[in-house]
Amino acid sequence: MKKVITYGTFDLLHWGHVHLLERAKSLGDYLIVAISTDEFNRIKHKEAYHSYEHRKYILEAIKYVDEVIPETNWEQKKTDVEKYGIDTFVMGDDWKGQFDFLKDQCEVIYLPRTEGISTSQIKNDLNITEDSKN
Ligand code: C2G
Repeated sequence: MKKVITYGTFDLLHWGHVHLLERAKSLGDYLIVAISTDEFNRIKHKEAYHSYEHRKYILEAIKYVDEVIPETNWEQKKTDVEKYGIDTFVMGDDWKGQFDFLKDQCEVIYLPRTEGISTSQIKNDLNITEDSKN
């Protein structure tokens, strides 16, 4: 069984997120999504509208997602890849090159971001102020 993992906040889940998850799942048989906890989001200088529990609940309803785990720090990726027996690590290409250190453990793939949608655009369009892109 080919296992894939990806990381993110996935706040105000939108079609760009789903397109990423769909493509990530198509690279294997089992997709794990590590979603940032509210505490880790603060470290990322992000403030999610939905709580960790609600973002997890929503992601678990997505047919491409097989398992959701917490992302609590920047350092957990290497241990996650070993712990979960990951074959492929996937991120949107806004992160291109940032996780190449994982290449000695697994395949690292950066997928093109979906243009025309983002959580910050949704917040701006709805006049929800925020101090960080996401
Ligand atoms: N994404 C995308 N297209 C968009 C918006 C997001 O492909 N229009 C992708 C991002 O590239 C990322 C994933 O969807 O791979 C989740 O996006 P965010 O929730 O914004 O993730 P981020 O805050 O960048 O967290 O350790 C990694 C970090 O946790 C990544």
